[in-house]
Amino acid sequence: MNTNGQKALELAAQISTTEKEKRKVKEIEMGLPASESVTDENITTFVRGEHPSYAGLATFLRSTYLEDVSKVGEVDVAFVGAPFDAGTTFRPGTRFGPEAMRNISKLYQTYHFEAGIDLKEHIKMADIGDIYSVHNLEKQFDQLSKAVSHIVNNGTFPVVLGGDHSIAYGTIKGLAEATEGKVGVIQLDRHLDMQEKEMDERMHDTPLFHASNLPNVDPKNIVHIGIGGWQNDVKGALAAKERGNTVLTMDDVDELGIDRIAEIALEKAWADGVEAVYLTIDVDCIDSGISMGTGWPEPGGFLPREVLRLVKKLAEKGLAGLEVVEVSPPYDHNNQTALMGTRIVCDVLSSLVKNKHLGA
Ligand SMILES: [Mn+2]
Repeated sequence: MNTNGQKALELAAQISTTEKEKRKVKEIEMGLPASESVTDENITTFVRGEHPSYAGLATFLRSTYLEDVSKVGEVDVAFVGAPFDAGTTFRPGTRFGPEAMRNISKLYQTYHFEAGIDLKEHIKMADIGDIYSVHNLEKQFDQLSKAVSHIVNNGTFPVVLGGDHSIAYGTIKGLAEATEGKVGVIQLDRHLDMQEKEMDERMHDTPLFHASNLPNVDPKNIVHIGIGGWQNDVKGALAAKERGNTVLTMDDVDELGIDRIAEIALEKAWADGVEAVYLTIDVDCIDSGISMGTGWPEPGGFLPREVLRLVKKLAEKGLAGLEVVEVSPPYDHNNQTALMGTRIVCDVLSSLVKNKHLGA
């Protein structure tokens, strides 16, 4: 039978192990061969690789820690934390989001069964640590845009681990400044985040409003997916209407299906000569029955496998950057939301590699 499962088994047979073997040699060198009574040659005295999963230091996906950010251009993908939650308007805690995603990412290796690829065989990934958060929204936007511009200007794909959603203004600004042409944005969220201000500041329900004021971000290239429920603001909705953003609700998702939603989003985000598309994912887009560890949980969002199929499709055309925001560990019982955030990052990377947008 020609099932996807069968295909995945065929692909597994073709996966290269070159990088893995090279790494193993280095790990044994650095971690010392194991004591004499241990017979498995892959085991070392000090943990230096991916095993055991619960041990070792938690960089994202056990990637190398790159301490010197002037060398960020040497890798294809940089994971960077934005431990910032001063833009939160209700349940705080997302400053611990990057740490939680790094920790739970220990559950994963870099082989993706269905895609039949091992990320580490195709791309160089590094965790470059965190952006220094300053407890002031406006200064933080500057920190974020400087950091993201630095990564993008070095030709590296940024994966930003939030942080509350206010960071999106800074990250999108950083990408926009590092991009000559137009930038499109696809946002997965239960909320539009299109208010101008909240509590007199540019809080986490405002980033897309301000991003759409950037000179090379046309609101017509901004697509919001998964919107709905009882937490949106009328002024934000009117701003989205006035500016011509594309809004797709969960009812649209139900009626049109994930594949069609992805097609529409890509068509709009890439329209009129857009050069780069950024994907900003608020984990509250996932149904709160599954993923309560976030600032403003709202029932009726995506099921995990819907959101995973959607991000895979959205990445097929290539992306210029990705962020996952609003993982709030104090509310995240059993790390469910952090795990979803981690999984989303992995699936986006897998799709980018599979479709030769990274590591080609
Ligand atoms: Mn949001």
